[in-house]
Amino acid sequence: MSNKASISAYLNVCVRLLIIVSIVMIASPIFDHAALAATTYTIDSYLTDRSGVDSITGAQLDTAMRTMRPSNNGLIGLGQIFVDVAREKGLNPLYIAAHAAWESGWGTSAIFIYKNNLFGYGAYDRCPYSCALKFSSKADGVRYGMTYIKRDYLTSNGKYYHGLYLRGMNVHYATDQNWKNGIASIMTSLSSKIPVTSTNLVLKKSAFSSSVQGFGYLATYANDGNIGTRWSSRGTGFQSWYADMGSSQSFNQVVIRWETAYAKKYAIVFSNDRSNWYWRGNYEYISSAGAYTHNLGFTATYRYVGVWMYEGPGNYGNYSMYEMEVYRR
Ligand SMILES: [Ca+2]
Repeated sequence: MSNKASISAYLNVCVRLLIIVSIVMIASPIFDHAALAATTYTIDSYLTDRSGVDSITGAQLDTAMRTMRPSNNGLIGLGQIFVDVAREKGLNPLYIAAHAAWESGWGTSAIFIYKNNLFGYGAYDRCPYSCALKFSSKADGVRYGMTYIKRDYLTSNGKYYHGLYLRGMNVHYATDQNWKNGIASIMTSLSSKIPVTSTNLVLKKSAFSSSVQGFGYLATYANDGNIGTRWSSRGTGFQSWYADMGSSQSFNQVVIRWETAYAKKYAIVFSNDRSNWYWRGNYEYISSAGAYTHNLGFTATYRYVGVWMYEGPGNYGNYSMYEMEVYRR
């Protein structure tokens, strides 16, 4: 695709150009379901977001922890208590497991072994062992450790509250500024070890767009589940596309599979009435065609979901998407 500009200059007839582009893109392996199964967590992911992790079982979590750390792993067997406490506290169980893994060295630290302290609670830099709180059992360590953490760090009036995510927790919880990144990374790895079944909530629902290039590029072609068909706008500048899920649905991930005529600046938008539209507060910027997974970082609950396009890369007179997919993960 490095010669996009010269192709574009040479072939000014839109239809001929798009036929060529279609052939090239069909040959590209961009429709990869397996790679999309895991959730990517960041330091800004809401730890209270349970969408997509609500059905994780203790056994699945144990398997994931064992896969990541097959031996010398004191956390194996604690999957069920992680799942139970996550449900009680309204937290992501992968966060609890990842926090325990990071702080306790996968269940090998002295305070884990002798004090049942999984999260380093009370273990300050000046007295990592003697100040650490002691609990009567591993289960109590999980339950009471998370009670304190939820109360002080993950409740809006908590004394160390700086947001419901690892970036905020790191302010007071740990002097190590890599703490937040380490835990987010373990959460992502654990997620990748747990099979996820989720449904594309907009698949084959009604879809609408601000324009269409022609009969072969209807709005519904961007949510028909077929990588060989696509919606294409007539013109660039501001254009919009959205799907109607029929009723309010909860979701936290949007995947867009852009054709070569991608939007380089766009926003993912939500609405319940098609008059008032909301977004997550930031534009998406991309610089090449392909599949993009957008984790919202929170659970959105709306009936309509779509994309507002502002600017193309300049080579084509339209925007085009193979598919837009919406998931709760
Ligand atoms: Ca399609």
